[in-house]
Amino acid sequence: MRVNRTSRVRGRTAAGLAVAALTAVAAASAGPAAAQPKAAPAAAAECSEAYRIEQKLSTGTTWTMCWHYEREAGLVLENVSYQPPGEAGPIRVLTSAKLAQIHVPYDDGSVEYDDLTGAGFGQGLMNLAPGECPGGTIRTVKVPDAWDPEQPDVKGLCATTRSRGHAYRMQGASAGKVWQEQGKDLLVYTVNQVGWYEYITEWRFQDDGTVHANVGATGSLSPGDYDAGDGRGWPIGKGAKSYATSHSHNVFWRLNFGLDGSSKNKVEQYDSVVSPPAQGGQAPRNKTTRTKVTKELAGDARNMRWWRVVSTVGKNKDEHARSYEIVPGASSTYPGRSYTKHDIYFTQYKKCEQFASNNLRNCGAGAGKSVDKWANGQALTHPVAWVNIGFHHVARDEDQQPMPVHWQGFSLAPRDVTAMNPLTPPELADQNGQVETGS
Ligand SMILES: [Cu+2]
Repeated sequence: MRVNRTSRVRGRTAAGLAVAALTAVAAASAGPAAAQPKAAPAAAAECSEAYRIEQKLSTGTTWTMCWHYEREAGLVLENVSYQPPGEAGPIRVLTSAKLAQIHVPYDDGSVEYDDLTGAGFGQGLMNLAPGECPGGTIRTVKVPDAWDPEQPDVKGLCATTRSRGHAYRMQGASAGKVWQEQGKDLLVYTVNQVGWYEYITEWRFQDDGTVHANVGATGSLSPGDYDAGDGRGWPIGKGAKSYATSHSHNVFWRLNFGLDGSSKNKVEQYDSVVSPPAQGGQAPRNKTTRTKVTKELAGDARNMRWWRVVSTVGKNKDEHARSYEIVPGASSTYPGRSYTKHDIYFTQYKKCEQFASNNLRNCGAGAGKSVDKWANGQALTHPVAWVNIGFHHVARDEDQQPMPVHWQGFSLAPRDVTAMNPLTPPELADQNGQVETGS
């Protein structure tokens, strides 16, 4: 399978092909122990300057985090904290966050790839041109087992800021003014080449506490795949030529939450049932119920269903438990593999469980190598969330050349992290649960 990928997708340069093939084979035969990434540095609020990202946005919010780089997973963010204006100190959100797999099965059943653990994603870190990180700073990353051992240092991590448009807007009648603020984001990203593809791994931290995780695929379609002859591709050449084989990109993220600095978080699922108007009623009714997720779960997205991770130690100034809601983006869930069938998994933290499929670490006999095997009913006291977002890529003429970035991902939305909108202007700060008309 891996050799097949090498011949089919790699081969951009002859040298790259040879090294990729050798490394893939070596990793496979050496077994899980040899393939383990280096252990993450412990409790890295104390990370050194070089591994620290701290950004105070012009709207007053500060995000801080540490980063390190793993051979397979690439960029790992740790100890991610958020401090909006008006909060005395940073509020911990995540203990760690990273990609957990990019699984790429082809529609014709010829092949499937695990891009992180089987195709050199981490080692494919790309140098960023200065113009690719506008207004920001590009950090140098030492890539473990770099393809070219002479050049392990890659200028590959961008941290920058960006405006996102309105954070809010409100017409203030009596104030005779418009309350509005233009939101600012911290962006952290890398580009990793896998064969002909280049994946942008982007983390976006908004000044209102929202986090977005997205993977964008760009680069080139693999010319080795212009051979779909059985109706499972799309012609991208002139006339009925060059049928690019359709395929999926199933991207997994692994989130180890640490709300308010504690790993003991709770998980809740919410579902809504809409029923017809009651007799004599004006409109349909909607009943939203909470289900406490106390055991490991393989969850399926559904209309009006959502999940949140709740702090057990921290409350906001309204005495509400702090939480983060997981908001999946558009997804085509791929039913072909046991681990891709579900949209989210919550598993009890276990150090060896690092990749959603083709896990490299040894979790013991019978433990399995994919996340679906680990969601087996254990009590959930230290949850790890695995988010699966799928994209079915049916190529189109516009995909060459280069291929426009296609994005997939999810968001984490703060829910009761602060008692009010963290960007509330001081003049409106008394409107907590009691809006004044015409302010
Ligand atoms: Cu694709």
